[in-house]
Amino acid sequence: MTPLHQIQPLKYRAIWISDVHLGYRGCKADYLLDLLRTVETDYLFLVGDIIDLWSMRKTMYWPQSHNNVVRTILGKAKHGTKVIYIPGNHDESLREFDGAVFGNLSIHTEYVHTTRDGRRVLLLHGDKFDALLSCGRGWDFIGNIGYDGLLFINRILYKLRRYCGYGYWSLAGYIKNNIRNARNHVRRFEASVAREAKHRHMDVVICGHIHHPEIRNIDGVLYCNDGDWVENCTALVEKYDGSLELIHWSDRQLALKADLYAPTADVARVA
Ligand SMILES: [Mn+2]
Repeated sequence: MTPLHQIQPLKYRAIWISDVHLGYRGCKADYLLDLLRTVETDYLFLVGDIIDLWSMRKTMYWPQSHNNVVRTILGKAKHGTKVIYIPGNHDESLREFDGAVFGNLSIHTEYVHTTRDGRRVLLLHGDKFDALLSCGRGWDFIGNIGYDGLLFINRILYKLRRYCGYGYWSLAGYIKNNIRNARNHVRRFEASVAREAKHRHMDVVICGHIHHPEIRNIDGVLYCNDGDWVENCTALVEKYDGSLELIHWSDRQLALKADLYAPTADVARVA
């Protein structure tokens, strides 16, 4: 086993996380807590949809682990990490506090960060591009009614169509077709975000919103999406040389558990 003093804690210049959806049943808070407790960072950017106020308005769900995420983030701010909160559409009431500063924590609707190697980075959640993309609302609708809702609608449609003399029409087939559309939707979203960043003379743009982690060059702009903590458990990090990287925490957590997980966490805590 590696001696304790040789194990380096994971340190980054900056970390971006978004679409955590605290207050929603699907949030993988334990994975996020593990990331927050294992890594150290100078800047922590919360790129929107951290707290899911939409979901909490429907059903109140707030387990201890969700509370621990909030406490851990505030603890980091207290110990010197600069925390910048960029609200998304699920926590958009916080946008009213644009420019507010609470010690090391500040709220901004958009933000410009400069990497260690001097690149200008535009940070935004990304929901403002929904209006430009026609099928965005449709997918929100399908996401909200869920699978049971779809089957219910399918039954009604079937009856209606039979009444009008039409044959069976498969909703499943329709959805499969739409998966191709969804992929196009992601591509169009990425292109719109990159276009805006280019228009504003940025080198990099970082957003969230569509739960689709990515780092890709689009027309001269580095498009980065930090993913989410409902499906992917991903974060974007800036290393001390200024390079950007996506980390998949569900993979990393397994690796750490198998090897140096506990000591690394201890060193990170005392360092
Ligand atoms: Mn969103």
